[in-house]
Amino acid sequence: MLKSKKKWMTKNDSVVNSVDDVVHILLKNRKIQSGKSAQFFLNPPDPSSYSLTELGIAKKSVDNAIEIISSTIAAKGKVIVYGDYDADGVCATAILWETMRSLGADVLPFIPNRFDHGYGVSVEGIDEIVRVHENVSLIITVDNGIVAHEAISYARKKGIRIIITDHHQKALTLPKADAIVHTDKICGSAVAWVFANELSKSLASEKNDVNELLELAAVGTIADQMELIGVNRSIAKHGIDILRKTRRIGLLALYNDIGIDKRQIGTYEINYLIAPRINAMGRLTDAMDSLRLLCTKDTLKAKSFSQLLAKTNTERQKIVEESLSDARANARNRIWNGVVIVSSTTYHEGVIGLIASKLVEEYWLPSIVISQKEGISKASARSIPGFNIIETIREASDLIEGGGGHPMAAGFSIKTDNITSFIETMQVLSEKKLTEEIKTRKLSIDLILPFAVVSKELLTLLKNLEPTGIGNPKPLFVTYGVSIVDMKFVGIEKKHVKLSIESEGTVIDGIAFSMKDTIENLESDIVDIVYSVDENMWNGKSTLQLVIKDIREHDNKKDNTTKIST
Ligand SMILES: [Mn+2]
Repeated sequence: MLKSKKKWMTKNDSVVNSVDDVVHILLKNRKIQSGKSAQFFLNPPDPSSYSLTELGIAKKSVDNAIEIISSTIAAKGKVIVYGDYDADGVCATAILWETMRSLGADVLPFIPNRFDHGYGVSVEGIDEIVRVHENVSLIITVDNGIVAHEAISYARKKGIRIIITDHHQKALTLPKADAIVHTDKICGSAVAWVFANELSKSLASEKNDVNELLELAAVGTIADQMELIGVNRSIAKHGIDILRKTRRIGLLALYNDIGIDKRQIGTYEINYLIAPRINAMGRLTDAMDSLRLLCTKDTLKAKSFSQLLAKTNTERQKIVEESLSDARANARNRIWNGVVIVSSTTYHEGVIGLIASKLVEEYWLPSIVISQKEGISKASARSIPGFNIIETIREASDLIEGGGGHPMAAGFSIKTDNITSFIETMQVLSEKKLTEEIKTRKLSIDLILPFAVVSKELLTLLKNLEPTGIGNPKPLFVTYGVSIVDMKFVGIEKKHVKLSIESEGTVIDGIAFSMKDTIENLESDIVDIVYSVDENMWNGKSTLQLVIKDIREHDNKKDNTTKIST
């Protein structure tokens, strides 16, 4: 019998009879108990209704920053918005650059180039700004700067004033900036949006609506993997509404190239189609072109930037695929049981994080990928729940040069001479921490769903739970003992399976992506399935469709799942 690798865990095993029961349990599984919090969750308030205090931002610092900007604009001083090369950083740059311009500032954006300037606010970046522009009076950072002590002091010695806006973790001391707008509750582009909103309220002569800029904060929030609850749910939900009717011609060109129906835009489209294209430029060439796409007012330029992003993203995918097959071979030859660590001079520095994520997905073990260079190499790490990767890396801190991150992801530099000892040390440190329990891949299921309850009405109610993603997972259901009554292999490589599934007299269609082998190997037509309930749009017609996440032969004796407490 083919064994599925995932352990099925149900959060609730009570019997449901109606759509209302389903919604009630889904909210309960998301820790939403009262009617008031359910209302708040189902109808998240406009993000501008949150006060600075609620967001964890000091009002005094914001006032101070506004004062500096106001006097700089009055003195016609040159301002640079200093961004970052990932999707959050590019969106943050666009938000503040456009807002500053609308306020009459003499302002230009600067996004560092990974290969020339390194990450964040750096001495190299400041030198570049000073080299290109005369008389810069003020630099405003977005999505970075909070730990750039050296570069910020360096800029101030050159007579440049600095306002930091950031969401990254603070160190014990703060850089000596002129003002700091910081919180770690929202992403960098959302900090930029909140600040832009405050700026406009104070300085705009007529009503200057920053509301439309929320679409970019939504892209940053989702791309930067924020938990989609509380204010981040508000930003994502209202921002997605704006993305669906965007007036930004760069985004429209991008939608067109990708082939997305803009009414369907949600977290999936942002995570897997839009953000990777914006990110590709910073990984391989220069993120300024992604910024140009977002901000252009010229239709022809929008088209050509969109094509450039698509081409670079395809190139990025190719590089990842090539490195990945090498990394797989490398990982297969290993003789130890701990963290997967692969190192090679052929791994492109811009994609090592992506390769590490793919290794985690394949092996379900924490993975570190090193782009080996002469002297100092760059490394990127990704983890699985239950294993704190940054903590483990810090235990080997005498072997690395510095870096940062959190329990699930980290990045650092390492002397190439130290790589062998680092690998050995990490094996020893990780092997004992990686228990069987941690190494077991789990599938967290909301509830047992009878087919009789699957309906258009259910689909409508499930839509109210959107946007789903980190912190608010897409609802997953299990049904036991269903029959596969029909199936056909679809897609270019015929790897996907379209199914008709019957349970207690109700037949529903389903799709199982990349599951041809699994389904062909089933020894019985009576199966248990885990799935989400989705809408299939085809030729303008919407039908119900189950998206199958996992499938197993039905076992009469037990129900295949473990109940977890919530
Ligand atoms: Mn960020």
